[in-house]
Amino acid sequence: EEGVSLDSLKPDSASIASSIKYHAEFTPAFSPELFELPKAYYATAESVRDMLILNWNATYDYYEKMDVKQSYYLSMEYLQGRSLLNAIGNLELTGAYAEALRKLGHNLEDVARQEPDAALGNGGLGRLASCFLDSMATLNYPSWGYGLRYRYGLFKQLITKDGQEEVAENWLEMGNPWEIARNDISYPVKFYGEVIQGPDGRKEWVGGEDIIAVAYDVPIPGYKTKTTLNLRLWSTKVAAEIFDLHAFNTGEHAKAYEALKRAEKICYILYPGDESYEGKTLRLKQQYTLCSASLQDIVARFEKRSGELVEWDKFPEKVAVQMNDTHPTLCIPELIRILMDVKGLSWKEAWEITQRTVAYTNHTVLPEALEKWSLNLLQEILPRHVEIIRMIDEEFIHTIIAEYGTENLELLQEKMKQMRILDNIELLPSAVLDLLVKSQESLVTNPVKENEGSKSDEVTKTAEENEETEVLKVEDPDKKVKLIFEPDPKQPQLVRMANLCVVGGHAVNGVAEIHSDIVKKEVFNEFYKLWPEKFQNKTNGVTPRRWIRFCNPELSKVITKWTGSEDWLINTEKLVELRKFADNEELQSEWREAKMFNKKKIVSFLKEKTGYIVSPDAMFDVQVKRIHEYKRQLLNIMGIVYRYKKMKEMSPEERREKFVPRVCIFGGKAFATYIQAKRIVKFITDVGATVNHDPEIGDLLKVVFVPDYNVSVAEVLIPGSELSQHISTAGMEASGTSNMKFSMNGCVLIGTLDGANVEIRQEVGENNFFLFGARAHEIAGLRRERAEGKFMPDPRFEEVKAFVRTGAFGPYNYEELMGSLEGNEGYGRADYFLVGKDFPSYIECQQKVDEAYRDQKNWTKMSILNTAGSFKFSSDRTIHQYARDIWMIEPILLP
Ligand code: DL6
Repeated sequence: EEGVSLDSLKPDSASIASSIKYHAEFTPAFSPELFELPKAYYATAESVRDMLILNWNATYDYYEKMDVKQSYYLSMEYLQGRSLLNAIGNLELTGAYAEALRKLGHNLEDVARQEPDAALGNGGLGRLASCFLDSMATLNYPSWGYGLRYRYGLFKQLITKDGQEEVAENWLEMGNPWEIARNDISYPVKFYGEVIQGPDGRKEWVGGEDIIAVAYDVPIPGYKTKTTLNLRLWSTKVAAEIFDLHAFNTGEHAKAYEALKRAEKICYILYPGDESYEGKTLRLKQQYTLCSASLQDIVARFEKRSGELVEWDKFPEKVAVQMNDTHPTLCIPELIRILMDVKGLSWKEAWEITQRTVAYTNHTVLPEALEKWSLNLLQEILPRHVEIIRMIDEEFIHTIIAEYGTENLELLQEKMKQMRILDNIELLPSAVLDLLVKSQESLVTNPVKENEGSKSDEVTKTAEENEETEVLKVEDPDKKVKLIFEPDPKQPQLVRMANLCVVGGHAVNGVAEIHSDIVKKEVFNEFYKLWPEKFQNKTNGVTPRRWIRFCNPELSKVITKWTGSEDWLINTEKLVELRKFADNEELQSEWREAKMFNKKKIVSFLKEKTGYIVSPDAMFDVQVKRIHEYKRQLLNIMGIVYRYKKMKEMSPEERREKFVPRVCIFGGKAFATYIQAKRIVKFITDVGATVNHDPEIGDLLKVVFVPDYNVSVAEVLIPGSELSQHISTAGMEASGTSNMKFSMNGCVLIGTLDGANVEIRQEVGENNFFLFGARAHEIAGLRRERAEGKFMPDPRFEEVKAFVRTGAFGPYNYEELMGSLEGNEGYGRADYFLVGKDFPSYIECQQKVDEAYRDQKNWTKMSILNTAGSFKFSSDRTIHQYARDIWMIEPILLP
């Protein structure tokens, strides 16, 4: 209604309290008599959900009515974390909820802490997806996310005397108040079976195993807007009739449930171990379930919105699909399958529509992380998709030939080897025939040879006669030049999913400038030369709502005061205003006070989680991220060991003079089968156990590994950090996103010129970033030198390794870890991640950090300038760029 402000429509604390009471009584998940914290949380969440559903419905209806173009983000991972404070913060109801809960005898913060993290992700890739959803909603972009509803997430990490242990994370145990089960929205998903020619000429995929994907919707509220988007997560089951009642009644209980269990296990955990055949099968089924159910849903919505007349060529004008890394690559053949086999479109139409619809984001340059599926496995589980992928491969071969011609066969062979989707797989016979026709046709323009005969007949005959159908070119009809692709039986036959994404999508983007350059110049250079216009950069970002405002209210108050309003929350450019006041003493003192408040929170948190007691007066130095050799937690801990050893060699006065007291905090999960990463975790905890109990060292150095790092832990650690480490081997971290969160919260970074560090340093200023280490362009040469035995290790590095080998940190044998830094016999690639090479510049840089920290005035200035310079790293900026350059969608404001 005109004249009615949105604020006046908001519920007050009294109506919120009665809604909470209502849910405590009528949405029972707990026994009736008590209203204790867990119940208070669930009832509160249910009351928020009511509001979200109203907004969700309004948003959905409006998009239906307006028939807007929507983008769909497909991701195997989402790291949503907790929702309560974020939802009421976005609805601007935090105060009202706090008051309502107070009336009911509870404190909002305590209630919020009851919520388990929705940890449906592994690391940055999943959290990025969640930040994107927040920005899409806040900016009113018509977008949805699609993912899987894993029952147990990745795993819960325990830290024991043996290092990391994994146990199932039962996050759904008490139910999930943030989801709406849509029992009426489900799609069949097929595996195995065979492909037959249907009566109408279409291909039919029949037989096999059928499961059902059911939709669970998670409403995603935007900040200060009614727009509430959807994260649709699929859960898997089978139709009731598949339950084998007969087997059950004859006592074969396990057999009766077999099909159900097979279906359900698809959504048990994220990234099941994939070393076994069963593990690989499960991962492939997961990926296909996500793609198939989501695409069927998107197509159904498009048809519904089209009404009577479905114009399929308009599909890309209404739908944009973004593949978050290669996991959802099967979107490409699946959309083609639906369009051809179900909707009856031609190959040409389906292929063109698909290409115009999908786009691909690359998140890694690590070759082992660029997925390749075995052809045999794909063939077994998805036979129709293999046919389609072969057609795409064939289509693409023509593109390669058009580009490089057939004059230089060696060159052509090389290009095909690099770029084909199918690796070590013969060409389709039809591709060969077609090529022969083409090359024969091209001969027409050349002097016609006498015995050329009828071209098409000749060609057919040649192909039929020739056992080896891999003839690629007839230079001279008498002299056949042949066999470019004779599969090597000793090598695996693989489908390169990243190549399929690049060929099948209309846009490919990296996630930071340096990464996008590497994508263009190295990883996909051949494709870049072919289609430079496809390649883009979209530097990652994070949502300033969750990552400043809600996790750091103390600092937020200071920022709002000094920038004049809360506008910075949706327009982060306003943070730049802080630069003007970076030297202002009043701001500096408020800034330091906020930091100290957050440090004290960390102190209590560490005590609760690890038992270690640390001093808030020490510098808080944090490295939290997945444990991976390229991220080099090993470099950090080796640096700490060096520091410890030096301290031990000094008198108490000397060590106080030379070193600033530090609390070094680590957190992160090592993938369950990644043995070397787990050794690193064990090493860190062992160093902590020794150093933290060394009476000579006291508060001068503490080393703490925080167990089970997740979004909620990050929300405690990031606001109170003073130094954070982003120290990957240059060229290996695609972007990093925690670097952005730390910088936003006034934490100074120490890092290499890698990923988004490069851009952060540009924005915050060189003087406010501690830079060290080899540059990306030097890495290949350094590795070569290393392999040739030309590397001369720094004596300080040798000293640290020798110290570790004395058993200073307990009886565990660190030989594999130390050996890997030397490339000894049996330890594989010699220090592939160049820890030894970067060690001297790293410890020297850490010394500079100590010196800088002593000057608290200047340090505070650096901290302020970090927050001010972080404006670029809002996911709002990133999402605007995706919307404008890739998805071609516009914001839609609800009336
Ligand atoms: O783009 C989000 C995030 C980046 O910030 C990280 O640098 C990158 O490692 C991560 N990539 C992945 C993909 N797989 N691997 N490895 O998680 O994406």
